Amino acid sequence: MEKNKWIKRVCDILLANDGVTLEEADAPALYRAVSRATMAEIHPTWRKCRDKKKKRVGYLSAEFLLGRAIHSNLYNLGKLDKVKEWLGERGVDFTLFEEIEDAALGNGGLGRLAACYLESGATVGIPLDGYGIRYRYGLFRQTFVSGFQKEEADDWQRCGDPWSYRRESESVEVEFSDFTVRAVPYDTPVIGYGGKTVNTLRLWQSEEPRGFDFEAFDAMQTDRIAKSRMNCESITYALYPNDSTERGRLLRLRQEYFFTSATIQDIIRKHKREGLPIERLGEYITLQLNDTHPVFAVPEMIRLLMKEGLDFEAAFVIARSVFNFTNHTILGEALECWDMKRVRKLIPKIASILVRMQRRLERELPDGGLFLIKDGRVHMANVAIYAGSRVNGVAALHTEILKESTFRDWYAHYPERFLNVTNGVTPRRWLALCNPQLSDLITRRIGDGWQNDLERLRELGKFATDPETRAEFFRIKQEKKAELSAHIYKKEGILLPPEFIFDVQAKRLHEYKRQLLNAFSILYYYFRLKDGLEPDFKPTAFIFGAKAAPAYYMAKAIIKFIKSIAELVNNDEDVKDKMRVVFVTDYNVSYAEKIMPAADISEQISMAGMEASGTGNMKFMLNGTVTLGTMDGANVEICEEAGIENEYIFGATVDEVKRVKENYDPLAIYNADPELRRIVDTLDDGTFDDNGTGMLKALKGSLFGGWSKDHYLVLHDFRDYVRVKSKLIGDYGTDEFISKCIRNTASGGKFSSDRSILDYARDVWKI
Ligand code: 26Q
Repeated sequence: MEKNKWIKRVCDILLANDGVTLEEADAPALYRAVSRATMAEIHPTWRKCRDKKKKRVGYLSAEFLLGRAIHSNLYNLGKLDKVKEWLGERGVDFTLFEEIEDAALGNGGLGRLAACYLESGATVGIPLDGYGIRYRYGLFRQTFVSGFQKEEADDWQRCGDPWSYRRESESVEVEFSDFTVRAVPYDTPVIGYGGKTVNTLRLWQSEEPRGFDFEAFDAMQTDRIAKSRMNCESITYALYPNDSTERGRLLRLRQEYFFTSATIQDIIRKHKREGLPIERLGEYITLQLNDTHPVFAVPEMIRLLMKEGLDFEAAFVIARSVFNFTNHTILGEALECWDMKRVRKLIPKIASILVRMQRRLERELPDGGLFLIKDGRVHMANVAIYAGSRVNGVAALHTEILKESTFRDWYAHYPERFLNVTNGVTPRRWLALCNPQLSDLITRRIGDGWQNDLERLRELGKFATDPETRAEFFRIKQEKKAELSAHIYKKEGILLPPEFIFDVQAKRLHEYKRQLLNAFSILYYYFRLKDGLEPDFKPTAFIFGAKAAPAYYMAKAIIKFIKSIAELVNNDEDVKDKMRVVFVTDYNVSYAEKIMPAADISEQISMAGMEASGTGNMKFMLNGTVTLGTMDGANVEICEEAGIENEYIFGATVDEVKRVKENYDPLAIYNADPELRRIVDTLDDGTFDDNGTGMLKALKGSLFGGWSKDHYLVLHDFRDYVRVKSKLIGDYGTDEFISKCIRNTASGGKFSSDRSILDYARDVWKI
């Protein structure tokens, strides 16, 4: 579309919706108008894609961590630069849109993966639709009060939600034993790179069913009216802020059944509308379950197929052909189980289907030792494995662990169901958009087209030792660091000199991810600098970004610890030329887009065997950052792709972890290492003040006492970690080091989510 027509459309929308001219409009109004103008433009493509009569994929997920849509959508339509220019001519600076909320309808990796997969599905031209929950409030916004994390509501719709349409007429009803709610769909277009495919993300919002209770109104029973409305709307009121576990909450159960029931009703209705026989449902749809959160879709589909007249067995067979399951965790406490009493009470029809499924399993494999329901609890992962075609882990190592231990018995009976699909990230958002400078360098070296054919990055490899490419790469990294530094100064009030090494750990806060190990290493360098033992230490900025689940005490203690270290270090004149520490506030997708391109070190230091895959590791890699990490999750494949000599690997491997754990004695390590002891003792020797909460002391306790006894081998891996970290810091800045960075970008092709999606399409969805 040419300039004048487009500007006129934006102006018309502004006038109609907000009663302002382009010159008068504020950021939210402009954002709504530009978004809606774009929506109008893609309408024909969207319709065409929706109406295609071929097999579709549904990606069922309780989370979609979308981030900002406006840049990505315009970029994929090939319009971003033009629109920036056109608005610029009218005095509107596009950076204005950075004030706009980014939709955080997810916690972390799993939710962001879903968002990358939608974008890739549309890019590679696969009819892939997302189904999820339209939370009124997304993931909490993080603030700090004297170093303690506090949570605030995330009102992501504050500037409106111009990227969705409410589809009132496609509402369905979802029945619970105590009341029925209405599920109203909101559709968001998912625009692929090149703009040829537009798929749909359909998010369900819970509302009170139609029909106002006039009788109650007449009787002035306003609290009854209000309460009923409350009950209905509370279901999709907020995202659960946990990235690992939250067992047994009633409202969570309602959420899960609510969105899966609505989704399956929707799919069956659409199938029937097309005039297709119900027996052939499996030929037209395949559904991917993003972890166990949407697994109630399975019994719900069986229930609805039986309502269509099929018997249980026929319904089961169809369901099994439709569903596939992705596991994202081996954390025992994160494998979802529901108390059958609760299920029976809330959704009795689903409970009886689950019981019938269990009986079928017993008949099929009388001595298999497999179960769906045990000790009165239903194990959702087992339901998904039993009543699905394919089960996958998210990195090669993770899938092996699933087969060998987590789902060992299931693997023994159904080996053909298991496969690996290594995660990926969209190179549009995580390289092209967030790092236009590096993208430009890449294009100047290898030409255009790598954006949707990422294996082509390999061609960059031959420039890894080219002096000019090295110089340019380094200059770009400096530029990104300067940009991040300015942003952090504005947001956090802490100045990170861009010449410092930027060492970054950005991910959810969890003990297994071992932010504590990183924190200990900072104190290690701090004390050694103070003692004059690190004369050659290169100045380093240690950057953290993380949210802790509000009820996760130890995670919050680790945040307080790191914030305290930052206070100590940043206010110490002795080390101010050598180190800085910052824990950024409210780390989210938009922050990540600034952080990843500016990092020199990517900290991926989980205890081996714990991180299913990791996806931040891939984003850093694409942006030319070396990994300082353990042999865990996708780090293993990163080493395979880039060559282990281009990464910095330390710590116990999965096998070593097993062996060490047989007779682990953290106290012996502590006692034998005075330097380490001094570091650990800061947790209770008065170095830091935790306002009398006892939090820091409890953190120390977790290393030696009680249940945990340094469950994640922080003390065991400490020495190897600082050895390799010191080597990395020593290497930084050399020609050989810059070559390693370039080789990381050049080797990142495998980690495009386009590749992941094509793997799913070929091996799982068969389309
Ligand atoms: C479960 C029950 C009740 C409430 C919340 C939850 C819940 C919510 C989110 C449980 C888990 C999650 C998120 C898990 C997650 O993000 N896992 C990560 O998935 C990534 C994508 O596959 C992997 O790369 C990471 O390794 C994995 O930790």
